[in-house]
Amino acid sequence: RNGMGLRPLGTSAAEFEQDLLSNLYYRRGTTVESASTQDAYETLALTVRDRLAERRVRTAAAHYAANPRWVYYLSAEYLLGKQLEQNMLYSGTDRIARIAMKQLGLDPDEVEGLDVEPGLGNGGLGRLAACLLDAMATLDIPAVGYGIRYDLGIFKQTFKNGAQVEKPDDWSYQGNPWEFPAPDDRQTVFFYGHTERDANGKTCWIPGEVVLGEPSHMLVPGHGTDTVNIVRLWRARGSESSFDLSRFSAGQYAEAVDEAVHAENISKVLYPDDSTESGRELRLKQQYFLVSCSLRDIIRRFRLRNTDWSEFPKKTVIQLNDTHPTLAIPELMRLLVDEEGLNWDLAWTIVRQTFAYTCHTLLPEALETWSVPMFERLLPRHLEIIYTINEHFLAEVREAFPGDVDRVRRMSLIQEEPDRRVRMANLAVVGTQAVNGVAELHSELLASTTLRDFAELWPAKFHNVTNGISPRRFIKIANPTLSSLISEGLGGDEWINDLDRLAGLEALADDESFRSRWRAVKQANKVRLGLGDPESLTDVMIKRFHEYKRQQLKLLHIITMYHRIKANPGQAYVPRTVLFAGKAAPAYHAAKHVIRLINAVAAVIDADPAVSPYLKVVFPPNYNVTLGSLIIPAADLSEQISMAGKEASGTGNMKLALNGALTIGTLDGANIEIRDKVGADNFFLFGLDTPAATALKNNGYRARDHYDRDPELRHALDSILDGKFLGIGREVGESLLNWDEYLTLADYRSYVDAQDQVDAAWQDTDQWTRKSILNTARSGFFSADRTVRDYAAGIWHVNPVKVGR
Ligand code: 26Q
Repeated sequence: RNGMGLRPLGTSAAEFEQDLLSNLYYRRGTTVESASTQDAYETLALTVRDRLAERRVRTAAAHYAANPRWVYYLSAEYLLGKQLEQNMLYSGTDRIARIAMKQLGLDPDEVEGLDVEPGLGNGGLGRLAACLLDAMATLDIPAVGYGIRYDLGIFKQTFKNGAQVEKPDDWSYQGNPWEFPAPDDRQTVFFYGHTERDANGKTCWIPGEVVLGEPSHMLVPGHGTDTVNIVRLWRARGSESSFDLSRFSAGQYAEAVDEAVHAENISKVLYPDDSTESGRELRLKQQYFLVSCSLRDIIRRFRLRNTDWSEFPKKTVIQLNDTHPTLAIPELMRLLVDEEGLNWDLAWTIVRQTFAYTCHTLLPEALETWSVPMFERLLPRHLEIIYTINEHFLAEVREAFPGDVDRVRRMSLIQEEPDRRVRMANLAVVGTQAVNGVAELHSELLASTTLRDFAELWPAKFHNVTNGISPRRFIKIANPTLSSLISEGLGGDEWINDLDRLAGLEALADDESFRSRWRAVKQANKVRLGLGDPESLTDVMIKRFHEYKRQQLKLLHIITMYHRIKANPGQAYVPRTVLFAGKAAPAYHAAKHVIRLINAVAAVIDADPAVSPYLKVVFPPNYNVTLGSLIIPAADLSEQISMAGKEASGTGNMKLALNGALTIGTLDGANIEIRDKVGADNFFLFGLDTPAATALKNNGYRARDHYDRDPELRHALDSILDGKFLGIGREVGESLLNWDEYLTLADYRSYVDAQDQVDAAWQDTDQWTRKSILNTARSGFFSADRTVRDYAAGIWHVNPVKVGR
């Protein structure tokens, strides 16, 4: 019996089989003979989950006893990936579960195939949140992630005649066995209304709408440790008062529930990242809903062990994942001043000490702002609080920079021209003790450009924490065959929790037999992926579609290869499979045109027998964590070709290098650090760097000059403009020729030349394999464990709490 007085769950396949049978019977109400695959899947999930439950209970007890400083990670997005395989690995049941299923006559692959990915995020930012939670649990840091339980996740991408068509992602219509509902912890959230001052001059908010937040959580187990943290997700519910009983009694049933349905829309759907989408009231409501529920929960937890508000910052650090949860700053002020009766100055000291802010962009147009009239209607008290924060803050700016009215205008939390808007990034910088960028270059550019005024006022507030990825998810689980080879090469699997140990592979890069086994693994991963000839160079560009990421540049290179093969059909070419994957925001027309053109070029090449032996373009739809985990282990070449100074970090670049792909890339985001680590010889560099790109833009860039000067480029662009690809792509061609916001044509020649070097390098198989091994061997730095250690030491000042037996 364990500490809870329970019989411990068995660790043998036979015991697991018994528990499967028992769960099938008592929790699904069926038997093996009549179970559907869905019954089998749910039962398997519950049986695995049970084996983490005891660790979760012990974790909660250890955390309660320690009363530690907690990390609360607030994020509007989480891309957790499928849960089953990960939870089997982390509970040590992967082997016995499969044996037990086979014993019961179940097909493990079929059953495991029903696990669904919760797509509660857009891309890099959401996946980063999931990787950081994984690393925090693995490092025994007491942490809770807070987010929104969207009914519909990121849309499902399909293609119709090569064009992106979006379908809703009703990810939990079969239920979600990984989720623990916690209705006792539900919270009440208010919107609209007005503010009033009582006789003592105290302000209060008289809200106009009431919504309930219902939490549920999923387990976040650590790897190789007993810690099991949680991620708590809020779902909106109509409150009792939103059901209009008078209408119901009058027989107006639909009208009676209108308000409740309206309330539940708050957590209905994830917004797809979209610059044109900003300003939507429902999005602001989502953000406040997340913040209000989470802060009340954080305070509830604080009060379990503490009474004194001045202790709050000692016990709490709240990390804001971009500006999306920044309303937490005025909300905590409101709770402390209006509801708890603290004076303003004390409350402000507490608030500033509690929060930290991570910025994920450099694009000024991507900084969130909200129109003042809309903000005032939805959150009247918060606007007053922001005004007061602003008054105090601008007084500080005036004192530091007397007479500099322009600086005051730029730094104000309120934009005045052309319309009045609340600047969320400014609020996030003012209300926190630390601000960080997500790669070295990004953090430098934040301090020298986007947030320069603030860095001049508070230089010590600005930090860098280079992003990282979970080695569990992105090599151990995604690439089991390479992981086995690595463990064999290193004589153990300690590297999974200590990724710097991969350095031990360096010696093996010169070992002929190790290299040939390394190649065989890559080959097998291409076969598993099942797209394109496994002998060919697998060239992958997997990421959201955005003009700054420059999928168009890759496309120009493909068209150039196509023209070269057409012009000289007799020659030998390095066969390539070019693999694109990624979604475009539904309203981002320019990006959707690029997708449509890629599919057209793919079709034209496929239909041309002179070219198709050497070149194949594939574009599997609906890129997500699951598809990424299949593609990444099969990649030879990683395309990281954004315009320098635009990609904050990138994390796909790290996942690909870790899995032995060589990078072709610009000096942007974390590419710079990847190149530093893996060595310039093992990285194909091209293109303008940030200073050169900035200078070119400032000195009147003319894309057409490059078109006029470079015949291969002209040929590629002309073929698009002339409609050679099923008549598709004129918009793409014209935008490149006439404007080219992201200097695609300026980097074309350097890119195509670098691709020629890739071809040459590929032909020396042994050298290529050596470079591939060195990429893996030198990627240890990009572990999310290192990222979390950096946050813990530089920003959070938290310590691990070991979970005892
Ligand atoms: C904004 C307004 C309305 C609706 C949605 C949004 C929205 C949603 C998601 C805005 C931005 C995002 C996501 C941004 C993102 O993923 N950024 C990426 O973050 C990664 C992790 O730090 C970096 O590696 C990437 O460089 C960065 O682009």
